[in-house]
Amino acid sequence: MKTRRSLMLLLCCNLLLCTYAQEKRAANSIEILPTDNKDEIIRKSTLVVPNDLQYEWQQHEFVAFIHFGPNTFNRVEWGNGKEDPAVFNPSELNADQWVSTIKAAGMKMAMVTAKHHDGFCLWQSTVTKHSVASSPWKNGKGDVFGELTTAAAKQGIKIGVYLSPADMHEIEREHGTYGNKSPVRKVKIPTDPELQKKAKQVFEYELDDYNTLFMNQLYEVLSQYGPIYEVWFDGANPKPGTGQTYNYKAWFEMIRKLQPMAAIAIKGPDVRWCGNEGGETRESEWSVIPIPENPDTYKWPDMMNDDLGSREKLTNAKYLHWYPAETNTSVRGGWFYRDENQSVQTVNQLLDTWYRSVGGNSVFLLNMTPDRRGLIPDTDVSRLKELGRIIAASFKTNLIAGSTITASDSEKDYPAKNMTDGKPESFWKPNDGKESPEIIIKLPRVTEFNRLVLQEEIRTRGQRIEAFAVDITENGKWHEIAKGTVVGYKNIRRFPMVKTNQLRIRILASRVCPTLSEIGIYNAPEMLSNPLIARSKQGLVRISCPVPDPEIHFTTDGSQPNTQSPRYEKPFALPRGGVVKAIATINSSRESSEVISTKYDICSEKWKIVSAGDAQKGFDENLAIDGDPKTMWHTPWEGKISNHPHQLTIDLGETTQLRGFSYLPRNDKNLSGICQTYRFEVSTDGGNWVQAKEGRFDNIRNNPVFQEILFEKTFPARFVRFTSLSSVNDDPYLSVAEISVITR
Ligand code: FUL
Repeated sequence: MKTRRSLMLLLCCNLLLCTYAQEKRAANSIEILPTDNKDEIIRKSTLVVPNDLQYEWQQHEFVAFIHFGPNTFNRVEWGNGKEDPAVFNPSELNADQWVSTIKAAGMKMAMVTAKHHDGFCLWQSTVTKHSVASSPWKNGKGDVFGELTTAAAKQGIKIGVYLSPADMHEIEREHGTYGNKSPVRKVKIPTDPELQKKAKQVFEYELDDYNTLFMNQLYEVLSQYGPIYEVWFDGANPKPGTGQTYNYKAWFEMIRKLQPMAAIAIKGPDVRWCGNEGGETRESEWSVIPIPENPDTYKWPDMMNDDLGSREKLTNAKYLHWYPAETNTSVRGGWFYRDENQSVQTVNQLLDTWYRSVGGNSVFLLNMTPDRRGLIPDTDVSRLKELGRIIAASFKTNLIAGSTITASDSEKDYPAKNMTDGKPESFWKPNDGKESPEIIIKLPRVTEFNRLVLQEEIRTRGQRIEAFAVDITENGKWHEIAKGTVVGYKNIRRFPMVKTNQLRIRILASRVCPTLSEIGIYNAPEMLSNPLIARSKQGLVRISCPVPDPEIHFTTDGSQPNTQSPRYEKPFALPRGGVVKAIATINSSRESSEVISTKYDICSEKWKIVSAGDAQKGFDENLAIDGDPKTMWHTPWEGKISNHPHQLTIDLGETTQLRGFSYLPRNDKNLSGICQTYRFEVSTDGGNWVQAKEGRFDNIRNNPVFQEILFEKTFPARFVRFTSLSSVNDDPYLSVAEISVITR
């Protein structure tokens, strides 16, 4: 008896020691040695885990971005740093309204552009006058960042901060510090004597002028407003090439001291930009990422490839680092509010991105755009609230409660039942080497569900699952209903409603062995698909809806369609343009879609290309005016390649009053030939030309969406000439999905 007890004790100690050793070796980044073979690299990858702040950050799941500043008033995406602070004057700014919307959407954190690229600060900074202090808003006494942090604290929402390293005001103003080639010198942060007096800690660094200014700004936002959970360092710069460098090492060090729970995102070690601004997600989003050098000195470049973390990618790594993805996009077409013509994503679209990001091992950072009143626009508020309502309703009740769960293999301390105990900290794990075990869940009753949620124990065991499949029994036979690749923090599968009392999860591939901390099954309300509206070159509008027997109603007078509005039976003509709004219903109008609205200008039926640059075979210039967003004109990339400027001259067939023009860049994840700078000219006779506008499509490289450019005044024109002066990648090409005019 005695020996048995001591044996048990010994065993326990051993086990404890093993667990300790296991967790000891787990780390945020791990070096790969030249002697490590493939198996050793895979084994090491399972030891890469989030640090505490990354784990906390991941659990926010859904986060609000807020873009607000002079751009909101100037209706632009990027400011030039020369804007008059007097433009900043919101009439009804109410941060409580922002935070209530954020909360209703189910988001956990709000991150505002405290300073965007224009350099304008939304708080009272001691190191620049380019801020709310110089604006008429609240007689220069206002503090947007302060109001937001106060409102957020009241409603239990966390705070993050976006502080643009690029600062156009410091580039453009006389004696500006950005890129002024100043020598480094010993400085104190904060530099302001008053702030120093109040400071818990005064930092000392060797910095040039701009880094001194920037670190003071960083200090101000991080030390005066309570806890901060994310700091967002954008890599974008409207005017690169000034020679300014950033002292990231000092920035990061100060952030860690002032806000130890703040995740440093994008140009930083804790959170990775997903690689696009359109809410696109990867099929397999890994958080364990290979990097070519020591993370302490790494410069964190944009990682845009589809595959970042497969076994194949890991084999070339020098280090493996826990580097989770953040998926970002804006509710509106653009990061800043422009006007009510700006597109607003539908609830359906937002929900889909939510599923792909939160349910695809990523955090969803969704941008809202307060308008010139200083309020989130009404349309956006109602959509965000509806989004939050649907998400909450979908995941209210985990129908797995009360099930019996078994696994084909389990390590003693990590039994299968840990997957259904509702405690994320307990988990199931088979023995090492069991790479493809199976789990069977017997539900307490026959249950209907259409969602499955899986979560790995990333906190201590990292990310391991590479592929899985889900089956249910139907008439006593197993039948596959869903498949997936990686899991990580969370994988949510959507499938048509099933009814069963038994399901099986087959892990098809994993690294060393899988782990799962929680499984959920849910019965989520399905949204009806929205109608699709399209118009041909000839001006014929077609409306469809991808569900059986839809009943579609529409309007063209701007009013909201309902079942009393004309019913869509066949394509109708709208050659002069207008607004088409449509709604689809099924089941004798018991279920209806959202209202979809599309704005059209004059159609291109009568347009003729007068002249154009060369085209690659199969990509001729007529495709730029064919009304089809999927086709494009592309200058040659084979044979004789010509450089910018490229020109396209169009005869509109009649003289029209033009207010502006639009450019739709290609939308196939390829940036080649996307126009960066342009000139647009007009003519009534095709001989005498007047320049209507010359400019740059701001931020089009990161966000290649539909561009509408308004002229300063209206021009009569029968002919128009579009000239591209450069492209986003500085390549010689031009690509144009569509070019059109704005008359309405
Ligand atoms: C980009 C910026 O240039 C945009 O204006 C926006 O802030 C987006 C989130 O990041 O790189």
